[in-house]
Amino acid sequence: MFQALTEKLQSVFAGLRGQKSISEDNISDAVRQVRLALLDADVNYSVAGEFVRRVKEKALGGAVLKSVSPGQQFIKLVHDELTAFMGAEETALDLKGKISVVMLCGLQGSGKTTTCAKLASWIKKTEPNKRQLLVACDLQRPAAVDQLQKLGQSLEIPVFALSGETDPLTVAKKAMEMAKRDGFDVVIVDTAGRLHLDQELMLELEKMKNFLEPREVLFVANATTGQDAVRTAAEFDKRVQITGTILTMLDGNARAGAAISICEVTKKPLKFEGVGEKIVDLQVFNPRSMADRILGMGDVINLVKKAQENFDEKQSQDLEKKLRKASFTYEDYLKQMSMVKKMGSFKSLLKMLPGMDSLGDLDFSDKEFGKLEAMILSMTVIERQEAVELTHSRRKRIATGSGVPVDDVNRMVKGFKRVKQLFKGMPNMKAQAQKMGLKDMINSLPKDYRG
Ligand SMILES: Nc1nc2c(ncn2[C@@H]2O[C@H](COP(=O)(O)OP(=O)(O)OP(=O)(O)O)[C@@H](O)[C@H]2O)c(=O)[nH]1
Ligand SMILES: [Mg+2]
Repeated sequence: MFQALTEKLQSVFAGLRGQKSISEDNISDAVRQVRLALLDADVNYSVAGEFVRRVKEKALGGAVLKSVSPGQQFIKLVHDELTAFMGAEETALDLKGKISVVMLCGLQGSGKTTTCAKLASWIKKTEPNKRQLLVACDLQRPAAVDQLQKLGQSLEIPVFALSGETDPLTVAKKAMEMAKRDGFDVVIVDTAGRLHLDQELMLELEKMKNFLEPREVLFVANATTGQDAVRTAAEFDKRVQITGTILTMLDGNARAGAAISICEVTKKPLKFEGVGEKIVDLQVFNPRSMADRILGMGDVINLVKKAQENFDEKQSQDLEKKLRKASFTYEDYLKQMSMVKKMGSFKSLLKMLPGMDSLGDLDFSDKEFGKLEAMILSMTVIERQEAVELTHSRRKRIATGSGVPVDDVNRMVKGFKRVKQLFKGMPNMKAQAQKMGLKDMINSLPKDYRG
């Protein structure tokens, strides 16, 4: 969708790959490049500045997760901030009230008339009990009324129009009379396209707004026009106090500038997005999904999110201390495995990490983990602390207690010893432990638990 921006941001992220941590130095350069990429995508100048200021602040102030790389954390930060700038959450259409009027406005050819029909079709699907009326108030373009009528017909939604009338306010008044009389719930008003400097048309729009008292005044913005759309939105907002924006033409050569700046500049939510010419090509605007599409890196973002949600930093630090003292027990082993498991199935995690497929098709199933847990819990305290030798008879008892064959117990013991050995052999535990990311955890898994 926003290919040029996506590619530029991805190259910024790639530049952070291999960095050990986020520092003032490497972040400054990355942030500068993000800013340039945003400006190139026609993001408003001050919006781009504010954007990178916030990203930088969070990057330097945030908790450092060991389980994901600095590059990945930076991607997540940019993603979070993009989402926030586009409004954070989906915003519903306000259709409360006895008759809710939705008035669409915008520049010539931005997609108002088409969007009126798309919106009516969307409401028909989501709120089938609402009776809708489309109103043709674009009297500037001769074919405009006809265009809306045809669209209404195809949707089986009535269209109110007055042939020969030249004053859109009169049409609006008559339409509301009819809506009241015939018990319509939603009235969608199409208006004439205008250039923002056209005072006469602006005045007309103001009059209509004052009379209709719409629940929604939606600015229809052509996303291919980038910052122009943002400036116009601000202008319309000043005159008719818009309640939100609908971005159109996102299927074409859209520039990310409008999507990223318009909500921040107008402080009004993005409500829908038009992604094609057909009636069905309208969807609720979702800031998170738009950020995903801008970055084109949904997989990495999910990985960091999972790590943030599930990875217990405190527990990991405690384990690290124990490892350093080489007092790693079976109980710790179980804890470590459970942390690894909490991060999700290896298969899905691995797919998310660039270059990790080489580790093969790993899986750490619930069943395998269940077995491991049962075996360790069947051990006595002294066994778990490695205070006694795990003789064959002890192993047999553990196998019976946990309901697995002795072979499984043998494999588990081998796995534990491998992990313990791994840490023992490291000369500088602290440095090694710091490097200990997901990859090392996977490598430290006993082969049998890799599926
Ligand atoms: N590709 C694409 N085309 C769209 C989209 N929305 C509208 N269009 C097309 O853009 C053109 C203009 O759309 P209209 O709905 O007539 O725009 P308008 O704002 O009502 O135009 P005026 O009434 O002249 O001001 C039409 O050919 C639509 O089919 C969209 O999201 N994607
Ligand atoms: Mg139109």
